[in-house]
Amino acid sequence: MSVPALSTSPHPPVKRALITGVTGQDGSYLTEFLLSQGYEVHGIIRRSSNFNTQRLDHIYVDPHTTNAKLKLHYGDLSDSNSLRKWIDTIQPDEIYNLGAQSHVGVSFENPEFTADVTGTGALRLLEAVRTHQEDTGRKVKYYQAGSSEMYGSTPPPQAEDTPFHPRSPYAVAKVAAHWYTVNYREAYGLFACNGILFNHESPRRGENFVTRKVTRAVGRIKMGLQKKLYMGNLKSSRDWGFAGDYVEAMWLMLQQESPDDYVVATEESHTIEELLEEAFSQVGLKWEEYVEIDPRYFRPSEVDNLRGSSAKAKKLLGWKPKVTFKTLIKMMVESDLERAKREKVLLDAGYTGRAHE
Ligand code: NDP
Ligand code: GDR
Repeated sequence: MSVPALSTSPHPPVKRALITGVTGQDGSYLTEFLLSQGYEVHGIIRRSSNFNTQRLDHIYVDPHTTNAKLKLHYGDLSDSNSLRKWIDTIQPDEIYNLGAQSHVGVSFENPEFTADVTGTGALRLLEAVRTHQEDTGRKVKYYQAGSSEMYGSTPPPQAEDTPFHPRSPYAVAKVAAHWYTVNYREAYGLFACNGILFNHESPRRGENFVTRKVTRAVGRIKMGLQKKLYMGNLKSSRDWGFAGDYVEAMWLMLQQESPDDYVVATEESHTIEELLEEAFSQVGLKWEEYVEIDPRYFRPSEVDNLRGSSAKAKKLLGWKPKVTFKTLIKMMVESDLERAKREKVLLDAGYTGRAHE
């Protein structure tokens, strides 16, 4: 996208971060956070036939017109040459590997692609860091976006020493990425950390993850744009936090004396039914009147119950979540209600077609 212009003669030196998955939910919050800490942020984006940088539009400034601190470069976790090239060119101090095929349900439909990007992608990036360090003598810190899905069927509470039992191709790929990261730390002394993050959400969450699917439907149903919401398994439980809080934990891990692995969670879990209750009641509706079950949203093997124990992160990183479940859902419902109101105005004025359900 842009030709990288590295910051020159910084006083004090400006830290550089490289983020894969910069266009995703976490990538956008992490970018905002690192910019606020004075970092120069470089993001790797995939080529797509439509622009995929909507979550960054409010922070992105044209690199030709100002001293831009956010720069985007085309690359891909399936292309090791691009990874090594950008590390050599950018010379980052910290790398955050957030890129992934991150949808658990989709991973059953595209297992090989998920393994390649989510699992082997981490290996490609670690190998690029290792060889870059060896060739240049520079030190680069590495963060791996691990997931509570790795615990799968192991009952809660789940902590750093809880055994993994992954239940999807996505989770298996994340377990591989986790152990690649541990192995590169042990074998080559890389400063490499695994964050084992439990579910975290926000108004920027992808629309096919359950929280956002629900809050978006709540806004549209309230505004008369949608009549029904089709869902899968309502009995599973998740430990949901706010993405803005969680990206700070990622950064804190890389600011420690030595690399380690940390669970990041709220330590509170809710069922999908409780999520529905909370979201629909925000706008005075009863979810039972709108929700229908569609078997296509059930997964071949489900993860029933996730609730993390983040005592280690609290003690060693001084991290704790600031946003509660109730506040999170309220924030998401309000945002999606506003969005539905805008959708309705455009529809009524004849600027868009009939909204589909
Ligand atoms: P998103 O799905 O919102 O973002 C995923 C990002 O990865 C997008 O920027 C996407 O690009 C990018 N990506 C996909 N394929 C490739 C590829 N082949 N090469 C390079 N980049 C690619 O995920 P989140 O922001 O929610 O999550 C960030 C990371 O944290 C992911 O690794 C996820 O698995 C992990 N995680 C997330 C949790 C959560 O609750 N959100 C919890 C635990 C772990 P594009 O925009 O082009 O699709
Ligand atoms: P998850 O998140 O699988 O935990 O992975 P998701 O929101 O997709 O599902 C949570 C739970 O809700 C149930 N569910 C539905 N899910 C979706 N997406 N759509 C539905 O209609 C629906 N109905 C019920 C699911 O079966 C599941 O039990 C997320 C991702 O961000 C991963 O990348 C991340 O690693 C984990 O969180 C931690």
